[in-house]
Amino acid sequence: MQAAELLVECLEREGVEHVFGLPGEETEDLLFALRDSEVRFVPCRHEQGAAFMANVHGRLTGEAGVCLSTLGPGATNLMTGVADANLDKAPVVAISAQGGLERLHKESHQALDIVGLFEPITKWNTRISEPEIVHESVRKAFKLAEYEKPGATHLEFPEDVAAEDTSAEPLPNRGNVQRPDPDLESVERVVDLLAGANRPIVIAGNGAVRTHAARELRAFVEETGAPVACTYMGKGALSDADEHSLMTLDSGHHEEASTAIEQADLVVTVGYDIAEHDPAGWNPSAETTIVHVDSAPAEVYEHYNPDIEVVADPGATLRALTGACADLGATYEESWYADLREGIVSDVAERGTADDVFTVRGALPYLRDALADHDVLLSDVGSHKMAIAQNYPTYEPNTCIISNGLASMGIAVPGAVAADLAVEHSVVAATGDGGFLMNAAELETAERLDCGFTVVLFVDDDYGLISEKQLEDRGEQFGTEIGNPDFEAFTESFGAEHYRPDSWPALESAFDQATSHDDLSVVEVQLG
Ligand SMILES: Cc1ncc(C[n+]2csc(CCOP(=O)(O)OP(=O)(O)O)c2C)c(N)n1
Repeated sequence: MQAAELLVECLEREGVEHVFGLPGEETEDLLFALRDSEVRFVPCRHEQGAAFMANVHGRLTGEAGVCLSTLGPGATNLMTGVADANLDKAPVVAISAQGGLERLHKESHQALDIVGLFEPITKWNTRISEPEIVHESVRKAFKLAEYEKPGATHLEFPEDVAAEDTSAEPLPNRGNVQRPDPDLESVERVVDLLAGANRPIVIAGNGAVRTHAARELRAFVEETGAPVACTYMGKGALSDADEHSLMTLDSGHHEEASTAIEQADLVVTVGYDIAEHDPAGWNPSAETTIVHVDSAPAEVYEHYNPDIEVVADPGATLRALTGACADLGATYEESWYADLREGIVSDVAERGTADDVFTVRGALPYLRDALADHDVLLSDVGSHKMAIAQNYPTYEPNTCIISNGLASMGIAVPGAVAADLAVEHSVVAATGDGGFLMNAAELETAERLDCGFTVVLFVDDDYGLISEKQLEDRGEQFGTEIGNPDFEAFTESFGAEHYRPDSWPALESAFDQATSHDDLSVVEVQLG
């Protein structure tokens, strides 16, 4: 069989259902091999969109999402979405074509050092330089992308190699790489710290959701009474309806979650990446006692130098800690943070009513009401993301998807395409006007695939987060104002439904209507 056919058989063996990408002349053999396979090729409108789709697929399912580009400009277009996956720890396998091996030693049409370009933005990355290594390369790309901590891998597939014959066969994915259990000595040391603490607090990060440690986290707080604040990407690790939840790290009108961390005498982090949230924010003195529970050792950083690191499966560590705390009777008063939680809960519940001047914060309670606990909200990046992270109560893991590692604008709409394909629940993409128009062309992909998600589009004719910072720093703004198309005509030209509510009751009914049917829709919210 052809090497291209073998590569596609390997994808089938990995259980891949969709390859998101754009064609090129150099992917021709691969594309026709995909046509004749069980894998569905999804033509996208920009390689960045394809990479964001693979990224969100990986985050939601734990199985690597796959994106495909041609050589040169196709490969460079993939890079933002691939880098985003890598820093957000989402499993992605990116495949790009390359010119034939005979022309790569010299300047030639569209040829770039793609492996060199992907080197700093992937966990692993190689050229498939001969047909006999296709099966090992693909298996390794998936294994490394999916294994803790997950990330992006990349395969460069030169067109002449793709066309050659091979006798190799796909390697089965035996899925037998287990995360280790914690060592007893570390657990005992943590238990000693917990036994001596009066006000321990848990910070749950991306890894708590990703490694499926939510059940164990819930059991731990139930047993001990310790409160939990999630990072933006850890949202849903503990339900925000739980009385132990302090929502997200900087939730609360008076930053109550941060106050709780200041008042705590021990911080236990679970699956926390400093790329996501700089610990200097909650540990400015660098004197907080920290326990690091994660699948990998902590990065070395002055403001994050844990007293104990338990490097193992986070769920298994929490199980061991819960058992030991139960034996010791190590429980804590909930009274020390009950008022702080109360402050956060009442702040978050405040819905917009005044003068029909729309704000993102005021809209969120209506959006929350329109969605069920398991429905998925994806946020783009901007001022609206901060509001969503801090004020959108989340009840289940993986139901509020935020990019906070690379934090790239433009992820929400393509991400919603992948989410719509991956989950049975309703999907909403919330985005600013800046991020929306970066990848709005994927609305055509969505319509073609018959996706039924809702875009909530917050319009302020501005790169809002940036002007907010400029105004705060220097009282004036520059370089942030933008214009917009007629979003009604724009949306309808894709065949999607458009809503532009002009009052809070109309906004409530637009959210209800748009999220309750199966058609693609855009709810345009003109901010005051
Ligand atoms: C690809 C990319 N370019 C630039 C930035 C820097 N940036 C962060 S937020 C932001 C503004 C976002 O504007 P918009 O999408 O309208 O959302 P808003 O802040 O108004 O809610 C910019 C430019 C980024 N994070 N990602």
